[in-house]
Amino acid sequence: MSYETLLYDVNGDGVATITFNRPDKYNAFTDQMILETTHAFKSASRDSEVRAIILTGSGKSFCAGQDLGDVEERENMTFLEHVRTRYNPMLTQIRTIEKPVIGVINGVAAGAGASVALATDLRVMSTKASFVLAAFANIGLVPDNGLTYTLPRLVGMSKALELIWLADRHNRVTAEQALELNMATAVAEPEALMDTAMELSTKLAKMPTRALGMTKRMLNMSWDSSLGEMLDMEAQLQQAASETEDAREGILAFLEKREPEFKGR
Ligand code: LHQ
Repeated sequence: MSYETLLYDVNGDGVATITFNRPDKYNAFTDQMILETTHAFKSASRDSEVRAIILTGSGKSFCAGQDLGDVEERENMTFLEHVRTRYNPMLTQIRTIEKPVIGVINGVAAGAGASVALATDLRVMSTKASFVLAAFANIGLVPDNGLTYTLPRLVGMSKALELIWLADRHNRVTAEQALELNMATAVAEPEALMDTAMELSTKLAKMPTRALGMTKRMLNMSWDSSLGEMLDMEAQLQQAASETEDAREGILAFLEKREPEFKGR
């Protein structure tokens, strides 16, 4: 797959890597980059060879949010239209794709870049990386790209407000703080970042992909559902999972006292 603002690669272990690739602009989002990211996630969703997805950035930054030069030039689209028609489909695609999405936070993630990082399922963060959540307030805007949904769920309501209101661009959330605050799954030195992330992603790619995907669907719903609704959904998806080839293999491998070989089917 070839894009102008992204790199897209699928390796032999079924791990797709999507890399924001506008390093001179700190990988800030233009319309094209948003549309290409949505497209890349759709392709990864449809490709049965892909069983885990890494999202990262090239150069010093993960993503600096909206390209502010691009906003200045846009005259024919309101912010409402822009967020609804560009960002929201991308964010929905990342949150609902039924495959593990691993954010590899290689450098600073600011504004919508931080929102997108925190919308990934698991995050491996460089010791040199940071989150700038106050990027929105710094320029008189409000958080978008799902940050008002994900951040309080990760860190709690009061901490979310503190981070969005008070942590200015010089007072960033460091990797160490992010780990403590549940915003990062693991932290690695820059030289070891990709290897650490690839090891985790390869492990996930060898797991029963459909069961992992259905689990993500349920956890996405759990915040806004009752216990009764979740129990019913668990029953339905347990039935669906039991009908996969991977469940048959998993149970057989247990009985035969060997490691299962899951195929993602
Ligand atoms: C950039 C950007 C950038 C362009 C760095 N754009 N060039 C908003 C509006 C509309 C619709 C929907 O949604 C949104 C959501 C949002 O995302 S609002 C928030 C937008 N993002 C920001 O306000 C972040 C602005 N950037 C920064 O605060 C800093 O650059 C950070 C903290 C990211 C990095 O700081 P430093 O490490 O000190 O790097 P720097 O400031 O020197 O930036 C490096 C280069 O990247 C520089 O270019 P230059 O040609 O001077 O080397 C920046 O101009 C460029 N850059 N962010 N968002």
